[in-house]
Amino acid sequence: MIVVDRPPVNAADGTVRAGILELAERAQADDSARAVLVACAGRTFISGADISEFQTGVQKPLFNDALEPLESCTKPVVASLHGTALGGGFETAMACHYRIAQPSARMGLPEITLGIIPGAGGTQRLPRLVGARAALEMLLSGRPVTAAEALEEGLIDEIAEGDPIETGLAYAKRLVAKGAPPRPTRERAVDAAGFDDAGIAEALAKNARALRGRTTQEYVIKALRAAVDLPFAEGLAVETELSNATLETTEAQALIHVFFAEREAAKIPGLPAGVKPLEINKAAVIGAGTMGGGIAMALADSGVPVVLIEAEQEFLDRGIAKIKENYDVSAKRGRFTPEAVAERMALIEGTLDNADAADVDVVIEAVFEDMDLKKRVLAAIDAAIPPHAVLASNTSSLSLTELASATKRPEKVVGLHFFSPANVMRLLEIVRGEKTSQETLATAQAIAKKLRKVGVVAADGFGFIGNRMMLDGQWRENEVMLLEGVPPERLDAAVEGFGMAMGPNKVNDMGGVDIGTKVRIELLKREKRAHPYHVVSDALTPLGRLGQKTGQGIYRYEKGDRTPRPNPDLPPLVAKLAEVHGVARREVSDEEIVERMILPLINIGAQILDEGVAYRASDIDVVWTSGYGFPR
Ligand code: 3H9
Repeated sequence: MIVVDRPPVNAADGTVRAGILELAERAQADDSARAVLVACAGRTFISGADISEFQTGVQKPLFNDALEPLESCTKPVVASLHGTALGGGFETAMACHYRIAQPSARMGLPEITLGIIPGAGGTQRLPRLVGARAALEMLLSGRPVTAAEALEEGLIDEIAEGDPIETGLAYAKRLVAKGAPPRPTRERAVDAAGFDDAGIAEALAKNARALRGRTTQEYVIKALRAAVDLPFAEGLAVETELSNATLETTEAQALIHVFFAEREAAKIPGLPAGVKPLEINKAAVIGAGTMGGGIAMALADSGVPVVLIEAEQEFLDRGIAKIKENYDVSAKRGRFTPEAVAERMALIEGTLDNADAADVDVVIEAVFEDMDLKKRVLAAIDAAIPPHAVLASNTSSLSLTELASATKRPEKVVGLHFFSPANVMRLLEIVRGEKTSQETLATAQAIAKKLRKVGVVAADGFGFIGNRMMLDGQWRENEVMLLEGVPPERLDAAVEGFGMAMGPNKVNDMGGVDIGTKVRIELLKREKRAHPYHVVSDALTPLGRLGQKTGQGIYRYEKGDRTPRPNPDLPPLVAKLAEVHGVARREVSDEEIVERMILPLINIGAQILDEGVAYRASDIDVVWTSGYGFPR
């Protein structure tokens, strides 16, 4: 029996590989052993190669050298999977002769999400198990499959529930009893059906969004071609060469950086060892508007019962109807079943009475962005909830410290800045006021994890991390270039060409031009800014040209269509503003557009670090890649 035990997730580094190699050789030599079981202790099967080795240098023995004696073993070798068998973990399982899994197990080759391709035989063994076309799908999406899907695809032989070592041993004994032979995956033929130009183009098109600006897919295709065209050993050599080449790419280095940055962001510096986050069993959300509704959905999606509080029945009914409508759209798109919609709706209880929040562990306030209103709402709910509960505000522009002063529990008040739509967007900015305790921050991070979001802590400065960099850096330059006479279409196209998910003018119109104006009114009460500062947007707001919702903003929209079209009203307005603010019209190249919208992010990021608004530089990268459409 080979049991890997390397907490927390059994990532395979050199010592794990050496252990597998040594024990596989010993099992082969041991005449009393009639089968070999590979399983793992702890919460998961091997979750992959130890990714940190890619940064520090890969130790010997290499993965393929460790897996060779497993596959060559003359006795049946069984892998028993639980948790997440990913990357090198799943490749280890595929090098075994038989596979059994827990019903809750998931498995796959997510390497493409790290900018690399598998290097432990995954691109050669997977097509031998499921065919080259299905392997291509799995490798391009990187999406792990469930045990049930794996059984159907022929990736595993059985599903059994119980302790993975027990179920694995029982299965191995059954194999021995019926005289099952060793069954090396490498000896199987590759089914190449559908792995032709049309099939490849179709698979690429299906994953086009995730693969925009990427190159790893080209390596995947080359490796699979080798699996189809060459004998196993030669294909494996091609894979090794390609896998090593991907590791050298900027793409891989960036994606691996973001992988660790997201995990690092969850760590709170100086958190005393004994401090534990509060357990969240029930929540309340105040405000059933777009934001509050989205937050309630995010909680319900994670199985947390939520009390949704509104001031008036009409707004409550409308908010709940909207939530139901959103869920129904998701169900129609096949994202979940009608039963799952009903389960989620049952978790959301609407009320007009704060007293219904008497047993919650956290309240998230998401009312209109107005200091006096928010203070009143916070003071009222403070009196209604239990003393242990955390009180969060979803403010994007107001001072958290001032909001907290309206309550008797400022140490339990924290900002939870969700991004719209709150049930979809991954980023959660966690804002620490002057009095927010470490325990409250730890609870906020636990909430982020529970909601499957990435939480980043920011100090209570204007715009926290993301909006400050956006408004003072990227969007400020965008507005100055509008004044210089550059059409918004060109500005958006240039930064989208750089890799941003969407240009600033489209985002502005989508979110509502007036929203930014309101934020800037609050900002300018607190701090000064050099002129011209967002004068185009701030001129559109009083004209009621608020973006998509009013049919025109920076762009123009036709009824029922969200396609931005050139707005003939914009150039004369901009020309007049340029004159008023003394901005000269000039030619601006695409290269200059990109530099002027990207480089300020570096400068303002540095200021933010300097001021202690962010704990670490990598947190800023996480904010931008998970919340602002910056290419990972
Ligand atoms: C690969 O296998 C290449 C092969 O083809 C071989 C080539 C030769 N390595 O996410 P969590 C750490 S590529 C190192 O919070 P969860 C993580 O940093 C790999 N460290 O837990 C964190 O550390 P800390 C293919 C890793 O329960 C701690 O473990 N595999 C690795 O929410 C807990 O992580 C993947 O891409 C790793 N492989 O989720 C899987 N994995 O506590 C990547 C985790 O110090 N991992 N850590 O911050 C995951 O997707 C999730 O971590 C997992 C657990 C689902 C496993």
